[in-house]
Amino acid sequence: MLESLFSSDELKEFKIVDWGSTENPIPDSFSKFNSWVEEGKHLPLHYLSDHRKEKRRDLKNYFPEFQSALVFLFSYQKEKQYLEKFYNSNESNGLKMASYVMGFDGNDYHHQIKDQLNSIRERLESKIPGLKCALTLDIHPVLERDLAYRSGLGWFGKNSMFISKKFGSYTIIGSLLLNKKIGPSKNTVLEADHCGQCRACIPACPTGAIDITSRQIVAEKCLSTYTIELFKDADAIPGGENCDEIFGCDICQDVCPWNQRLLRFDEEVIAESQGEKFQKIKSFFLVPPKDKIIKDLEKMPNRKYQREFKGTALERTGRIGMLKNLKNCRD
Ligand code: B12
Ligand code: SF4
Ligand code: SF4
Repeated sequence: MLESLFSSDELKEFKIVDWGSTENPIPDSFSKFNSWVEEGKHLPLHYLSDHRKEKRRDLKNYFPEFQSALVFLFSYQKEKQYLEKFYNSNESNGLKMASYVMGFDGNDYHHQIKDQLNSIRERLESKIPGLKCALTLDIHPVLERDLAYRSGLGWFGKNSMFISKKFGSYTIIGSLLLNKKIGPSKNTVLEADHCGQCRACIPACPTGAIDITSRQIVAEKCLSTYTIELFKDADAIPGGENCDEIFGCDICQDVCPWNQRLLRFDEEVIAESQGEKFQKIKSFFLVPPKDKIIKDLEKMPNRKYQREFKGTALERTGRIGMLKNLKNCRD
């Protein structure tokens, strides 16, 4: 169905590397999510425990007309490869950032992928009379990894990442929920667990945030929470002071053989120029010495910071949040 609407070049342009579909609105793992929240492992992410928690039980709580879902994997693996090369160059100041930040030309994926999903939605709605769609992308009350799992796209790694056998885990999940069954044209057999005996991600996590028994993250120990979700000054997470991560964290993905395999064999590293925002983030945060970045941020008015990084993921954490991250990472 999707193949008849979009050429493979168009899907590539959208950075869609794989897609699947499901007619099942009920997550297989709501009880896992529920116990995670009940045990307080979600804290300080209060938005996961308020009235939106129960909504995640059933996609129909979010989109009552639900009949089926199209689920897409958007990859930022090429930019990851570029960043790895850059980190190993003399130009790098040693600081690191989650690669999804740079993955969409430095644009916040919440904006860019939302636009892309809306283009797909318009195309579908114009072709299929009576079709209505709702999109889900990170902020909506949907267990997105479970939705991708039900669509046959991959499995849950021990680091809790959703991993595709073919495309690894440097992916963002975005979906369209539809009010019609439009017939899955893809094989939706559930993927098996391909972690096997591997446990590389567990000792690699510098803050011990991975709970191996439940394959879940203790959110308050995760550098991603600390560097993205905490906007004010806060004490460093034990272990975090020895890290170079200043926004998000890729460490438990970097060691995963399903990603390393791709980084090793994919020779097609992207060229230098990746848009204005990408370059701005890189030249402000990843090149100058850390002391200079701190001084520049300290004297920069909030409004200027918001203007400079508007439309990027760094807008959310803000100037004060970035200062906290810089002051609490490795010297
Ligand atoms: C809250 C949140 C966070 C929190 C908590 C992370 C976490 N692991 O829960 C924090 C801030 C730490 C975070 C960090 C990151 N996040 Co985040 N985050 C979310 C969000 C909003 C909700 C996730 C959630 O509900 N967590 C609750 C826990 C309990 O659920 P879960 O981790 O998905 O675990 C499920 C599995 O463990 C599953 N399970 C485990 N074993 C088994 C076995 C079987 C058989 C079954 C059926 C299920 C199952 O059950 C759980 C419940 O569904 C989602 C978007 C969304 N709406 O879903 C993005 C999302 C998970 N994040 C994403 C990303 C990219 C990241 C980071 C990589 C960013 C970065 N580089 O810093 C890190 C990764 C850290 C990590 N190792 O998970 C992507 C992940 C894409 C992918 N390929 O997996 C998502 C899906 C956003 C998106 N739309 O793409 N995130
Ligand atoms: S993202 Fe970083 S801090 Fe969080 S679980 Fe993975 S390795 Fe640990
Ligand atoms: S590093 Fe190993 S255990 Fe961890 S998610 Fe990847 S394959 Fe699974």
